[in-house]
Amino acid sequence: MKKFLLVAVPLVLVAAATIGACSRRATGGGQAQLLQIAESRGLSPEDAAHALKTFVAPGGRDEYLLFASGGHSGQIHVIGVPSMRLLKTIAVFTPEPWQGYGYGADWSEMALAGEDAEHHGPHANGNGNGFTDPSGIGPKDPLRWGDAHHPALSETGGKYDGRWIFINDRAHGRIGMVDLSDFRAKQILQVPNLMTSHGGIFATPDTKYVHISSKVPALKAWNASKGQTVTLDDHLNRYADIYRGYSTFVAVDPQTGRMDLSKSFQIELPPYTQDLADSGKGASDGFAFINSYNAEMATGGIQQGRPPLEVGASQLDFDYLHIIDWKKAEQVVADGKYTQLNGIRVISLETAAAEGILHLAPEPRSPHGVDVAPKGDYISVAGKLDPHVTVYSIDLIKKAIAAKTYEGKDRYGVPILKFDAVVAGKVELGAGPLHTQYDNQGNAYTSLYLESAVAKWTLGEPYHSKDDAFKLVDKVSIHYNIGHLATTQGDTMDPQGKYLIAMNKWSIDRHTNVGPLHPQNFQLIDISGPKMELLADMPIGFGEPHYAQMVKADIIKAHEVYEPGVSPASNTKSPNAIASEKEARIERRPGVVEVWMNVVRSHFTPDIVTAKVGDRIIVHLTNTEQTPDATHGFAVPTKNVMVSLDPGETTSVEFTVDRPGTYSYYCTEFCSALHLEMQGWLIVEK
Ligand code: K7E
Ligand code: CUA
Repeated sequence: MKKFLLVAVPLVLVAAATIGACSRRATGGGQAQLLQIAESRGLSPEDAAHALKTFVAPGGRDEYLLFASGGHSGQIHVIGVPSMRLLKTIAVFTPEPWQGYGYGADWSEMALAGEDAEHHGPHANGNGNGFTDPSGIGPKDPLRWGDAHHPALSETGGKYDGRWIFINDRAHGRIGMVDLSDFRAKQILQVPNLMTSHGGIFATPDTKYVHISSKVPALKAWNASKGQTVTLDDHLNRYADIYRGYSTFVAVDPQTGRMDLSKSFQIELPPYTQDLADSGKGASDGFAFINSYNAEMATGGIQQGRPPLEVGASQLDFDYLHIIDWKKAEQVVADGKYTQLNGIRVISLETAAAEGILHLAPEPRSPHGVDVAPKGDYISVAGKLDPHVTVYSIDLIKKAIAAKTYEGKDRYGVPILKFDAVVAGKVELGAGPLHTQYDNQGNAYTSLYLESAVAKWTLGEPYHSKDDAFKLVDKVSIHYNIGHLATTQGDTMDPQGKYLIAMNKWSIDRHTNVGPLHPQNFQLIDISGPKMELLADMPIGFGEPHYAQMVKADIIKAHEVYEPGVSPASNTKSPNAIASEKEARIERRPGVVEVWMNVVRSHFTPDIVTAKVGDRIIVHLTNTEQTPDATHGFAVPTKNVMVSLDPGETTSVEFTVDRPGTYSYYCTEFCSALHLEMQGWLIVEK
């Protein structure tokens, strides 16, 4: 503790400054007490200052919300910043019983199965297990998991508008849409012609489209649509001819946020492995940028005597940045120069090259992240195997395209812009740069995976003079192996420059041992001053997050309760809503028992339902309460029926009873002092 005493004076200053500013009750005695608490907990003055910078008092609110993908948990996690407290987990690609998501053949099970839940009538779906897959690529059974990867908050004018969040499934070519009016996933769309996805997902500046591109190139849609099979020999020797990437612009309904394949289009790409992608904005509005690696088109085949993929894919000095003019693509589609393939309009690679929709620019070896600066003027590309970040300028790109400053064309006829003609600068940062985010002062922050650090560097003009441009200015160590990073609104046109979250893949020794599967580690970094300052760790024990976006909390405006009788599936009043228990009723017809059930504290009406073995039971549940937080549950034992009924909500479930017996349905939320009594009987006779 000697060290502590030596440095106690700064703590007094920190405590005095902080307390003095916000409380009249703080006295000299209060400061002494703070010192004593810090000392007794073994905290250094810096630790104590960090605690004060991140603490949110009981009942208080965080300034920002972090929406972090949950990786192969299939979820999105909502975390308050700076307190780093988990506020909610949103189920997207995996069932989640607390939220009743994916149980009971209701709208959520349909959404999860890729069905159109919005137009779901009570009898539309039979067992609710259908899976619509226009591509014909996807599985015939409903998927039970997804790899929630890159979230994209909707934007208006290049700024988050708080309406929806989209997220891609890395394992499959799917996108989930979460409605932020109630924080529930409403739609899961299988994008045709993709097997896996990575590029994006991002929203165009007004969320006209969300973009997703393939990860591993897929069998060319033309082949797949003809049901052709591919032999191992084809795969190894004809890879360049029969595999393709696809860049997809998925149209978003401006009122509902629903994705509509009929208004969407796809651009065929060479089978370089397309990686991260980002949307142009401001100066680069109308463009999209996608990285790639494996320009070598290596396939692996270790036992066939070929190099492993990671070796084969790292031979050349350059891969290709894909520059897509999507406004031109829209025009080409409007002119009818497309082929309808598996439910989507596809612009062929030949057309994309001929019409100037697709250009390539060399980028140093095996890049990973591509990130557009807030005004859209610079595009930063980080190469996993190159210690530099390469910064492209949209002005230079536009000039090079106009002047056809090519260094050649690739084997598919796609023009390759001259590297020197489009690059504005390079910055040496350190080992393993991956992803970049921005602040409001013309600075960029890049994650360094191999070095376990975040590097801060300067953009060029107009933010910094020529002499100060593209310079490394600060570095902070993180723990450990950072992947993505998120700064406050740092991928929008309104970056805030306050906080940075390092999303670390490994935590090694940072947390109490809870077994060999360690939590990941988020670290909160203050970026408001000239030096970055590490403030806090947050163990992530619920999945492997990939990317996150951090938005001012007051931009999100969710309802407290649903208006009476609203179905979450459609956000409109359900035709099966009832206003009170007087309207509760049971109707019977051969083979069907249909119930309109009222749910309030602390009973279900009806509380006794009888049925015959084999009957289809349809229950329309309305929580007729309007009190915030007065959520009830509806669970039927042995039937995988579990619904969360939030105040005002109407949801319909259906199931079949195939054995006689008494099934006591009950409320799963501790809603009142008499919650335990909130149960009913489903009596099934032979
Ligand atoms: Cu791991 Cu965004 Cu798939 Cu980079 S991604 S880390
Ligand atoms: Cu309703 Cu417990």
